[in-house]
Amino acid sequence: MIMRSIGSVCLALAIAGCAGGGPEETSGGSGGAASSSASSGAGGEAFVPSFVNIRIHSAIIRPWDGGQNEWDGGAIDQSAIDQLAELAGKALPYGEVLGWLAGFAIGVVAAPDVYGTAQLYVGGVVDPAFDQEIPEVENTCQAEFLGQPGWDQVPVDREMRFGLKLADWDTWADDPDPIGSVVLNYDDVLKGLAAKQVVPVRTDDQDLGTILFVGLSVVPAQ
Ligand SMILES: [Ca+2]
Ligand SMILES: [Ca+2]
Repeated sequence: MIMRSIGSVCLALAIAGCAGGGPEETSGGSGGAASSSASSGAGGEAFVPSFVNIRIHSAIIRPWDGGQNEWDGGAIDQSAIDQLAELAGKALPYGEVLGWLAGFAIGVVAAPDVYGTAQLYVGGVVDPAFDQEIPEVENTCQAEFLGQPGWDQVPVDREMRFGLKLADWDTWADDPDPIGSVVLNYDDVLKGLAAKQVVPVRTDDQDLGTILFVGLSVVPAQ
């Protein structure tokens, strides 16, 4: 079992990150400490904490794979593909995508059996030491992750990255079907902090386009 909390290695990185242009730059202040209690700087930008706790709550998965087949089923109608493309052309389609999925006709087992790994980047690369298991959620395009994988005390800086890679578990095959992988970043952390609740981060423009949204929460670390 990997500890959620980032250890002394990352703490050292955090200190280095702050020295190299850390989050305090976004506060709009005149060099004040990142730990200042100021709620906003001169430019009205929100205070950004030095460390955050990150949780990945959910993922919305497209009902079909790269071959335009259901994950565990047959071919998808072109009309469904066209409908999703139309929604994807909109600016804020999350609610509409959920509504569309709710009305989507898919067989009981045809939806993916979602599982995978939440990954944290350290020094610009994925550090497997911080991998968090995403336990399987069976037969759903709206996967709610038990245990909400994530990390505590993650150093905040503009180059931070984390993400998830997901696959469809096929009990009858040795090789699961890859669903895709997406990366989240500093801007997504800011969204989570501002919202103070779970935010849907749009990810359909990444990798295979199969992961439509990731449900993310970000809380300032105490
Ligand atoms: Ca499959
Ligand atoms: Ca399935």
